[in-house]
Amino acid sequence: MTSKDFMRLEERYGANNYQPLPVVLTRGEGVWVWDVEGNRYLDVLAGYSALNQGHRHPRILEALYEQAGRLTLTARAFHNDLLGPLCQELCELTGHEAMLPMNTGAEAVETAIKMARKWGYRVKGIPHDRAEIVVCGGNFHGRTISIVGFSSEEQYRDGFGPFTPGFVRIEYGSAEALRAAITPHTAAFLVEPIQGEGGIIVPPEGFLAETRAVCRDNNVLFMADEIQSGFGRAGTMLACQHENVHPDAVILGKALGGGIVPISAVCASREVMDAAFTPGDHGSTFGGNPLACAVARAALRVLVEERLPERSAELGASFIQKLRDLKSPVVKEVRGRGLWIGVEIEEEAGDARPYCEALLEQGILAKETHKQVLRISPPLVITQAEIDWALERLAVVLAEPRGA
Ligand code: PXG
Repeated sequence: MTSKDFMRLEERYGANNYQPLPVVLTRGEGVWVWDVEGNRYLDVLAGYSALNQGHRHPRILEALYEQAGRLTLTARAFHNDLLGPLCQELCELTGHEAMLPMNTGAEAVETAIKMARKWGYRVKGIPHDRAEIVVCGGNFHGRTISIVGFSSEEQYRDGFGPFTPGFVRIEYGSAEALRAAITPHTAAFLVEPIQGEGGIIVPPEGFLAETRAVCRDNNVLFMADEIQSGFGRAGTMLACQHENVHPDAVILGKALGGGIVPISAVCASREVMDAAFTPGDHGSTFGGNPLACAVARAALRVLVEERLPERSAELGASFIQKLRDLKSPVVKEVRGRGLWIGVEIEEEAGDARPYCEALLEQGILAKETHKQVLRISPPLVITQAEIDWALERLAVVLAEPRGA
């Protein structure tokens, strides 16, 4: 079967909720993927940062195979010998005291929301069913009804109401706006340290530290969604570390699964976690399964031992500079942190999509976010030589307007 055959099958039998680039992948290794015709591409999307360790990292695969040969699923009705060690390692890595495992990012965000509400009632003394959570404009926290309900993106909400009440939206980047939005009923502030899907929006310096302080002053939980920003993507293990901020809760996903399995988690203090959850309050069939835990433990070891956050910081800074040095006439701005780069295309030079299509022809897989932003977020195991290879092709694609 050819690429066209596979695409036709998807079109015929699949739901129409994505608009993928016309490439059908069949194999991956490190930063490279191959299509069914045998063409090779550099993957600079990296599964929206789920592939920070690269495709099929040998040490993570080894953990997968080893665990698959022993035990894959128990459900939480019983203990398994992987969950405890993973809880410990993730708590030590994040500086928290307790961890709750889920599967997808959206589930972990929902978990954090439930945690904040219950903490609000039990500990802060918010009146029954009146808890408020402050979120930011331009946010992306997933696709459940509650989460899309507080999105500022009309398409994500359209046709899916009625929505969950109890969310208040403020301008991203303004600590003053947070201060003004807080009421005695505010349980938490939920924030991405850098907005990914929103367009690689880096907030003004000091925003995280100031909002952290505002939360502390008002007995409000500061909850960082590090699902995309975490695990080295932004040049530090967690993006909040850039401003030395320790959140009350950190929400993790994507690269925790080493590009192999879905696993997500919420980490918090023992006090907050225990105030919210007692047996029966929350759970998930697959959450904390031994196969995912084994993969996650290996995924964390690779991040630390291969110094992927440090690599991200070093390689990312020069990548951003070299992209700026291209002085492309179609580029409005190059921004980002670590190996997490947004290239905003001038509106007069067309949408970002035709640039992604041109990159595909050059052997680079990238995906736009919103209309104007070309996103470059390769696996953190990428080498300088591979970045230089990509830069040569980016220079060609960004040399002139496309499809305007
Ligand atoms: N929070 C953040 C910050 C995310 O980036 C989620 C939560 C939800 O995770 P799940 O596993 O439920 O998909 C995400 C997901 C993009 C893009 O265009 C980002 C995501 C998914 C799809 C596209 O940047 N991130």
